[in-house]
Amino acid sequence: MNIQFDADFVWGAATSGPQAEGTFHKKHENIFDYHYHTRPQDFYHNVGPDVASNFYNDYENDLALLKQAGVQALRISIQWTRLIDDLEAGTVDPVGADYYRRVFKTMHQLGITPYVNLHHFDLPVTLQHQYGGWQSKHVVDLYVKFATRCFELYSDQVTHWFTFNEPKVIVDGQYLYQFHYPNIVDGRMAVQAAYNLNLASAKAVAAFRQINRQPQGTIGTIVNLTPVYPASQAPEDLAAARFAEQWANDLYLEPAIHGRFPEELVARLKQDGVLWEATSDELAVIAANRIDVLGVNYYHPFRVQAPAVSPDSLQAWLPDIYFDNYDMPGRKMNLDKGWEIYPDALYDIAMTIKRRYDNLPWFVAENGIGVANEERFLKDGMVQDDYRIQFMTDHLRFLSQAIAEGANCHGYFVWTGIDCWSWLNAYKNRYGLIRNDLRNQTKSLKKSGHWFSQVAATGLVAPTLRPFESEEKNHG
Ligand code: BGP
Repeated sequence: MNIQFDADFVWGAATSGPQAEGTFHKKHENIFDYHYHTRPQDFYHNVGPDVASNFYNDYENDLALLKQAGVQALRISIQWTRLIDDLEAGTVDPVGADYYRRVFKTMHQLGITPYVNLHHFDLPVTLQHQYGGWQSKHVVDLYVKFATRCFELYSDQVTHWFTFNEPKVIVDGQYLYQFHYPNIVDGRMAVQAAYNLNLASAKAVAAFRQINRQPQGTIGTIVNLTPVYPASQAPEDLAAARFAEQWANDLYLEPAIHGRFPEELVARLKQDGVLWEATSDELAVIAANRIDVLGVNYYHPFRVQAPAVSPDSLQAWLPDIYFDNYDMPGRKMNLDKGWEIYPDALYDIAMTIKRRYDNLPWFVAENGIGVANEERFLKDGMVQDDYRIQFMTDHLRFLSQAIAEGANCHGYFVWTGIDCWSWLNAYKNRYGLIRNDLRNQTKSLKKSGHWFSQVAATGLVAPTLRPFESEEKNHG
């Protein structure tokens, strides 16, 4: 059965500064630049962020290719470490400022709408070293200075603003599961970082509303939602799932959308003696500055079961004392990344936003599949990524069903447009609609890029592709 989306549904792609631009002419190192320069062996094949997909130098060509792939809106991020000269004063580096202005101008010339995110895991490393990074309220205020500069500089170019990408992943990576520098394992610090990131987002929203007087400008945040499914309906599994849902999802959705923290979670953290430090003034800022729009990154569900070990055991506090991960037998996996594939969850996300989060306007800000060694699928010079087309089709089917039932979702942004650098995994898994041949940074549409352009042009997601010719053949 065909799936039809409305004509005003936005078909986009998402990327980020640190994963696309390369470090050319950057003023400061972020935590990943620093990690790479001190321990390159931690990165897949020792490949770091220095060149990434060379967007800094190649943005005109890249944007033209994205246009060919049907991308109507592109999510990018402004790098704090590129735009800001003096991190304390928040002064602007003219070279960085000019670069982003040129990128926005080219996007407008091509008819690609910029969706601009202000933080994509790329904390300046000196703020980590000097102040403890997201542990520090001073760092929160320095981030707000940077955000303010962005609004001042580009509100004539940008109307879709986002404060953060995936605050939960920052907390997980830096303070729990050791995949973002400084790779600490400390539950109490994780709790404080989660609070400070929510505070930083609300303060940036406040700054935006002071500066941006354009009626059409909106501001939101982007969260990775991992809907929680219990292993069974046994009370212990349900209790584990309840905590996991509050910890993984509500901790970010509640403050952003309702201006408050989930009560039950707060009570639990307080009882456990790990609740964040907060002032009543800060809580008032969070209450008063809610987002206009939500970006949702969805990749995989979060299946949990009751913890094998009682949370009352003598152990350091971590959120995981309340749940164990559950590997559901027979689940479908993307084995290259280790993530379950479960498109049904997109429907569940939509219904949760509808029922519990005021049916706030939202869009899929990232969804996609990263596959290793895609060269094996090269035929006639094109990656035949039917698995990616299938992945997107399956997710779009559940999304379309949710929209038919009243979900307020207005766009689908694939991760990603052009194969880009993926943190510790570097270039292991490729996500793009467009292949990047790393030997020479040559970029060309994959089969999914052609498919996406058809979908974007018609709003029609067909189970099979209409025949199309490769670029070479078209021109031949
Ligand atoms: C999201 C990030 C993206 C991107 C994506 C794919 O969490 O927002 O930056 O990287 O995941 O994951 P990965 O690159 O780890 O394979």
